[in-house]
Amino acid sequence: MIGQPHNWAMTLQEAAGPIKESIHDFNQIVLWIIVITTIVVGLLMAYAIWRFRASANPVPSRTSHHTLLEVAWTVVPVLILIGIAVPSFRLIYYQDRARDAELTVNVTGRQWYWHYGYPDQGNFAFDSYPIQEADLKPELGHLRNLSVDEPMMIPVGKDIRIITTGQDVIHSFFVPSLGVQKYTIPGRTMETWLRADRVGTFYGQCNQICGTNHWFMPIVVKAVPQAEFEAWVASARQRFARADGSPAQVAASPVAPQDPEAGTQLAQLRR
Ligand SMILES: [Cu+2]
Repeated sequence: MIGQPHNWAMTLQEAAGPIKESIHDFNQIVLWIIVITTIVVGLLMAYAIWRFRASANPVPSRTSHHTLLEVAWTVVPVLILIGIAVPSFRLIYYQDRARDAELTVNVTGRQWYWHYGYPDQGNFAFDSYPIQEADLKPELGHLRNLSVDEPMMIPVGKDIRIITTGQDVIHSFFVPSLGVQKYTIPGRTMETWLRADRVGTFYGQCNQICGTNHWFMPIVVKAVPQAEFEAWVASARQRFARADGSPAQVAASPVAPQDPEAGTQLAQLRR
């Protein structure tokens, strides 16, 4: 299953989209550089240990400077680091923002759950709470410590702009299989993007220590076909309050909530 952790998994999670594929490629490049460097340094050390052992070399050299060697062991690592830096920066700028996003999702980290807003789909917003272990329903495919009541829904194959912010402390929006990781910082908005190239459910977690319940702040991104996404948007507009605090588009409530929190909570009560 792509999008979730496995027992005994050793490597990065499988890619569900283009950013994660680029991360895999970069990881591969760095891994080979590490392997080759380790082998070369290991062989040099083994040779030095053998060649200059006490029995074969009873009088040690007293050389303290060797210009060529010093230049070599400075320049070679610098070249290696430049070789790592170039693809690294390319990847950072690739992740930085979507050029032509089809959709924007506002992601807010809160102690201790996520809040998602869809400003260009009717401006509704909702909370996404973790499902407690006692309430898990295996028949619905719930995963321990990873499932939520309301996933973030996206259409498959579309570039999604993600705008993050925090409400209380710094959290981090992290979905490994989609290659997305962005801090959510109070008082700041930051941008990144993601795209799922396959239908599926992709799990993540807050990965910036944010307090007592940091361990239980799962993220679920569900990628569905466009028609299914549109149907969800239609129902979400009914169920969830608008991000500006006005009530959801259900029958007018007798008392309109005055603050955004009340609107969201009202929508939750109605569910
Ligand atoms: Cu956290």
